[in-house]
Amino acid sequence: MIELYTWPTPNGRKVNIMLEETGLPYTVYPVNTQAGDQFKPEFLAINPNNKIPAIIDRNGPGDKPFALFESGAILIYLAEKAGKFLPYEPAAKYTTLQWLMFQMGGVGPMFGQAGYFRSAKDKQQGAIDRFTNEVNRLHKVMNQRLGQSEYLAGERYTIADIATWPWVSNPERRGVDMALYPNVQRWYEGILARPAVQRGMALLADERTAHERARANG
Ligand SMILES: N[C@@H](CCC(=O)N[C@@H](CS)C(=O)NCC(=O)O)C(=O)O
Repeated sequence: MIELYTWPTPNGRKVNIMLEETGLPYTVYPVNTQAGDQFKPEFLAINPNNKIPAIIDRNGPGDKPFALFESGAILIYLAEKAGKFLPYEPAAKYTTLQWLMFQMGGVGPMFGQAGYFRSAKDKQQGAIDRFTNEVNRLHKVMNQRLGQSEYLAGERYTIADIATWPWVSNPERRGVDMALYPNVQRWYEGILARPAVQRGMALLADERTAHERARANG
């Protein structure tokens, strides 16, 4: 049994979707990052970097409990545990890891900063332009790639898609006109239709909405 420490954010949803896609049994432990739960000592003992997602596999390597944070590392671990979504053949495997690293080093940080600066009250135009341009450049790279292959790493759906997909929703928040990236849109809609993705997206969504409603009502 895997313990999943998460909240419905783009990085959290990667692992929520992966667990639904693999069918590995798990129990969810909400860590409300909007309420500061990530700073509680019991969560810091699992991830000293105070960020979700994290997991504890009670049957980890050597059949011992094993804790892991960083969504990319978690996706690789779960893919190898389930024998799914990370091809075994070296060329396909490293192409998948290449696009996973593209997400971890590019898409995640840049999209996150674009969202932050674009919605900040204190408008810093230099930062908004820098991150909005970078987000659009990354969409161009993905659009070109997805014009050549069905999925990011080739013809198979892999952890590179699972890592990237949650970041591509709500493009308007990041200054992206999806009409300019039709291959990304085609890929986005295809993955959205997967039942496991919909289940992963629904995980803790009501809890998040309830939290936001309560905050808005004072
Ligand atoms: N590189 C990390 C990033 C995780 C991350 O940024 N998580 C955010 C939610 S999307 C978080 O927990 N933020 C809370 C905080 O920074 O205090 C990963 O991929 O796991």
